Amino acid sequence: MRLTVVVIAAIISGVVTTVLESDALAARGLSNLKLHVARSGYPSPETCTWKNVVRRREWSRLKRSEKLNYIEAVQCLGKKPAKTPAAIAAGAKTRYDDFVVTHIQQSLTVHGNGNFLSWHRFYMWAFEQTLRNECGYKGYQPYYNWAWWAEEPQKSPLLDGSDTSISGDGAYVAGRNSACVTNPDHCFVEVQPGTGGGCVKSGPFKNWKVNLGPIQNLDSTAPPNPSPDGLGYNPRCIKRDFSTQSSHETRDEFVADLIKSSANISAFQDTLQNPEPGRLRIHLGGHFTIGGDAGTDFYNSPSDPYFWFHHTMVDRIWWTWQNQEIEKRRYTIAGTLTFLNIPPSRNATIDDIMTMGEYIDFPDITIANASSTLAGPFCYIYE
Ligand SMILES: *[C@@H]1O[C@H](CO)[C@@H](O)[C@H](O)[C@H]1NC(C)=O
Ligand SMILES: *[C@@H]1O[C@H](CO)[C@@H](O)[C@H](O)[C@H]1NC(C)=O
Ligand SMILES: *[C@@H]1O[C@H](CO)[C@@H](O)[C@H](O)[C@H]1NC(C)=O
Ligand SMILES: [Cu+2]
Repeated sequence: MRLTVVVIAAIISGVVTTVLESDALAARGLSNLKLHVARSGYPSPETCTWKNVVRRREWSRLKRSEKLNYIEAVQCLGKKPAKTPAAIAAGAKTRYDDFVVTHIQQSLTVHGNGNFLSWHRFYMWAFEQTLRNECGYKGYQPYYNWAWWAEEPQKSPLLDGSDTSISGDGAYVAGRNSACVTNPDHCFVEVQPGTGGGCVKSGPFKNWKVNLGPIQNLDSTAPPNPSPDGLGYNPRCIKRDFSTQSSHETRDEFVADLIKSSANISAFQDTLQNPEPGRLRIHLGGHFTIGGDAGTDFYNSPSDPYFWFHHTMVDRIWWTWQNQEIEKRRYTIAGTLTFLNIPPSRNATIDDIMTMGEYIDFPDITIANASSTLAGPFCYIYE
């Protein structure tokens, strides 16, 4: 019965879709969440109930006017002046760059550690709120459902290069070499050159300027940053290099398996993030789907607006995983304070404080505050 309804809805909207297993898990998670609230009450009844909760949607589900509103808001952030002082980051020219600077500065303490998922949940929300508060965006941060487009990312409405996309592939550059992930000493995966390599060719971000980095990415032709910390001014285009080798890592079977097979948070976050011989796995697969200088830079990746769609999908998958067993999974974390525990540091705790830094300007929160999308400063669910 339910399946019939979905199929009919798909036909009416003019898109032929099948219900993927990872989406069925997300839907089951949402019903678990509703049941949980009905039984145990809201996590934060003063701030978030079903009356004011908002929905984050896949980009292809937005109306044309909603997409244009989002694109204009990002471009507005790209025109407003930075709040980060030039003495801290000479390359921070725009309000958008304030976000990139924060990611660069905190990269080694917000990845491969105990707050990777919660810090990025906070970061997506801060970006969404800034689009709304400072640039007239009326909606909420959309996501890019990798599993839907894993075979042909260039055909996704987000990346098809049209005026309602965030621009598409880069211009094709012939004669490039493959790149090693994680690095030439640990060449788990040889990422082959994709179908682009140069500047994005069309769409709203054709003239966008990436101002910071590069620091560490797969594109060896990116001009070096004048400052060793990558925070100097280095204006250039968005380069992309679409890679189906990478997008295949985000197929539904892998996403569904991550959600179903991860019995605890360490398994979940390690399987999500860590490459292994022959496999980039989902987090890197999603980043390298678009490739390029900004897109594959560990530090500078938010320079490409694709970042927000990718990491909102990461958040959706964490939300889905949490919602399979809410009581057990809400507050569970694993990992230390540092990237792969280098240098060694203590275990993270849910009372640890996370910050957006001085210039993005939101109050700090704890990891516990980010344990539910209905608590802390948050009040959203995923469709
Ligand atoms: C976490 O779950 C994995 C299987 O998904 C298991 O191999 C591992 O031992 C578990 N770790 C802890 C700390 O329970
Ligand atoms: C840190 O966490 C690990 C894995 O959960 C655990 O085995 C270890 O005992 C913890 N260390 C301390 C000092 O609590
Ligand atoms: C975060 O959690 C603390 C302690 O539980 C609470 O006092 C505070 O109000 C929470 N902050 C937000 C923004 O919800
Ligand atoms: Cu990140």
